[in-house]
Amino acid sequence: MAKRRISDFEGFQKVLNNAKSIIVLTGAGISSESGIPTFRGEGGWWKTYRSADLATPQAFQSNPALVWEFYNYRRHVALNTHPNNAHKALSEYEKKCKSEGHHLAIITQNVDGLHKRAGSENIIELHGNLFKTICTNRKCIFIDENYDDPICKAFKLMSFRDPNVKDDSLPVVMKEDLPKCKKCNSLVRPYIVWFGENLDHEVLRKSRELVESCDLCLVVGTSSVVYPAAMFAPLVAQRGMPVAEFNITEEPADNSFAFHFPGKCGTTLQKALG
Ligand code: BJW
Ligand code: ZN
Repeated sequence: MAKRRISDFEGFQKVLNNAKSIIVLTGAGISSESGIPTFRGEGGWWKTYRSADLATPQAFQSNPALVWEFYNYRRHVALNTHPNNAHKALSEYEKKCKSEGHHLAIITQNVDGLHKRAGSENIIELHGNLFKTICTNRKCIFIDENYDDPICKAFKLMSFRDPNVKDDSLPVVMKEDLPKCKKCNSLVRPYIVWFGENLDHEVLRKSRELVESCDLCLVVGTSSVVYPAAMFAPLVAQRGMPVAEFNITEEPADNSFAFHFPGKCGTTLQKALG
């Protein structure tokens, strides 16, 4: 196995300049400098709350109001942030690639919409989108998109309650007041892939195609523990193609990656693509 190159910006740029098809796999860390909490790091969602209470179909089944409260709050947080230097560097580099007849695609686990707001065009959203809903009526399954904050009147002036703490002072939103489908008036749910749910078939097919054909992969701000996304970069490395990881951690997620750039990706990614 070739020696891993740490913070070798010059070496990386030689590889980058020769790459014709680049994939960039992003995770919550790329949005942390915009002020959006990650999941597993310091102050991460899953450090305070149990993912089983908020991000599973079972949680929605047993307490749709709590789950909606969480996603309503997440929408509010995302709407009040802006793309940072890392999002912008990727969007700029996609334009450069386009002008040179090369290809760059972002495969993101994020649901915050910040890549699109930064101007990126080629984006695959693996885990859905905070600003989309899907109807729970199996005969309807209408997918809608909206940026309303709050998502419905019932959440007006409500913050997100800690599900670990019993707090009777906060009003509970009634099921009939939760967001409804425009077409059939049934309850809608966030268009998010929760634990134990399959990713959209077409989204997964397109991602696999890119993973199997790219000649360079960048992995940015992800703990690489959630499947199937976690296997994409190792699959690229197994084909003998270079993988460059950008993460604040000193340790790489996988020893087979060619490059590792420790530090905040708002800085390292901009320098690497600049
Ligand atoms: C910085 C930084 C800075 C910070 N600069 N870096 C195979 C093996 C084992 C388990 C499974 C398997 N296949 C499937 C599973 C089960 C499960 C899974 O993977 N579990 C693992 C946890 C073990 N996977 C699933 O259930 C998936 N479904 C599936 O595979 O269907 C088939 C199936 C059906 C039935 C049963 C079993 C399988 C679906 C996964 C859906 C994930 N959903 C979530 C929540 C919804 C989205 C939302 O609400 O926002 O998606 S979980 C959460 O984790 C979210 C994220 O997209 C995802 C990944 O997290 P991410 O982005 O990596 O964030 P963090 O916080 O973990 O890491 C941040 C990183 O950034 C850190 O490394 C920091 O160091 C770094 N960082 N600041 C650079 N400034
Ligand atoms: Zn409907």
